[in-house]
Amino acid sequence: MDHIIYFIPRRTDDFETEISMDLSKLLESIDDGFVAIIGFGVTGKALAEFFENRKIPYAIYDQKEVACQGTYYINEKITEELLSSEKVKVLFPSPGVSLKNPLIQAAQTNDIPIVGELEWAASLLKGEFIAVTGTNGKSTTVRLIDCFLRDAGNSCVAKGNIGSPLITAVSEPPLSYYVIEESSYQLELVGSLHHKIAICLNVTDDHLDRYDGLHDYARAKANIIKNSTSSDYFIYNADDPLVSEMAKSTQAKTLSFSLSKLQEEGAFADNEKIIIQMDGKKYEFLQRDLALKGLHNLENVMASLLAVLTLKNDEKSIAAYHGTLKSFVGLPHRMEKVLEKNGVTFYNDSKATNIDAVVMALASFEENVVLIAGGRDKDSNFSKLKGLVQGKVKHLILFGEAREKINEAIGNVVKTTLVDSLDEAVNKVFSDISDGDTVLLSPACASFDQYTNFEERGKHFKELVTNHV
Ligand code: UMA
Repeated sequence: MDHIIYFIPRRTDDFETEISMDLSKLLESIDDGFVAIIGFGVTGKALAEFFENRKIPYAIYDQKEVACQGTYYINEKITEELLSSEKVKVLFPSPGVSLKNPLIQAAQTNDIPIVGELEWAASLLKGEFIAVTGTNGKSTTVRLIDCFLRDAGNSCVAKGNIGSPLITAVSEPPLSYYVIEESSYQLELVGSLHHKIAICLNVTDDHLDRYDGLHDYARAKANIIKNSTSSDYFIYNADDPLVSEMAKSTQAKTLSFSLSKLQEEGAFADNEKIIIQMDGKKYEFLQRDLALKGLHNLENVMASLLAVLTLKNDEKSIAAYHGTLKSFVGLPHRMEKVLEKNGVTFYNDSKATNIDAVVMALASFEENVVLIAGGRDKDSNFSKLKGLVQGKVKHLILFGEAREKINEAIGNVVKTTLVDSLDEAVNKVFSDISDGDTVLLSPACASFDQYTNFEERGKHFKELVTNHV
């Protein structure tokens, strides 16, 4: 096992202090203590399984009542007091737990290493890491890169924020490539995590309930290139000012993509082609061949092509990439066409949990949109949607916790109806639609006020729509 540098965020010491230690050794030799997992969701459960398999004692904390069974599970309540007792050797916070959480602060005070699941898993895996971050488009890009590489005959898997924690890959057969979706939450805890290819698609307002403004959020995302060297690549959106700023400071070779300008080393989409120039070579892909539609998806496709061409650009691989572009239709809950009936088309865009994603969604339509939005606010400025809503939306239906706030910001520009739930929203839609309308669930909010996650919300919407027709 390599010697790994772990990251301990500290409030007192300019927020960040790095300590050097061999965590692997520490974990193997725990005899009078245990590790603490904070948050027992998808990540926490995957970590518990990992520790169980490795016979490493672990305790868990969750703000909710949760049950855990296992031979190495220690049934001790993790409290601030316990964290000062030297029993907890390492703390693994789940991504959704803010570093401002009192337990994490107590761990900092007591010099307990705080390790991100991603960081830990990556240190145990061999293979190349292709990491994707950005406010919107991450999952589509990750899935597309994964398809490109597998269609071209490579062993590969998509992991991370897309829904499958990287730690699960440690107990699976080794692969050549790991395409990892990395959220800003996960990137807050980067120590020595290092990627062959890092991609940043865009940075726009999101999660402002967790960060002190957009720059603080961007700072977490920029950790994706924290350990990049001159033999790595940073693929970035040249049309995005914050992302372009990141590219100026990296050691990595940079490749850019743009919808507005030909890139010397990178990709550009004009009206019909994607033109890629890199390392003295030129590649062209016809946009009419793409199964994936939408302007934002063109950006995702350019970023993905740059990544895979960096790894493999022989003739056979390129032929395979053309095939992937023809067959890849995208992911559920992202501008997913649910059905078309009597001239009305229904789209499920439940993954649009921030303003910018809704802007992208609305940009795909001309007019007559019935927009269903709402859920849990993330301290968003909904007035940014005013112009687009005015131009394209004929009926705005607002539901969930944030309905009043959205109504105050944009409710006065078009016909607006406030309801409590998605069921009521869909009932309202069916009482007031006509030929040529587009019904779009694009919430601009998180789902957690009424659902476990955006997938559950999207599935519910699809059921409601299909049961109604
Ligand atoms: N919890 C606490 N205290 C807190 C917060 C949460 O105890 O302060 C508990 C909850 O009660 C719950 C558990 O922690 O039982 C949930 O942990 P979590 O919020 O970290 O979520 P996981 O289930 O572990 O899923 C996480 C990601 N979720 C978040 O970052 C919020 C998943 O991304 C990811 O797929 C999964 O790890 C595997 O890597 C989801 C997401 O919404 C899709 N991500 C955000 C986004 O894409 O915008 C960042």
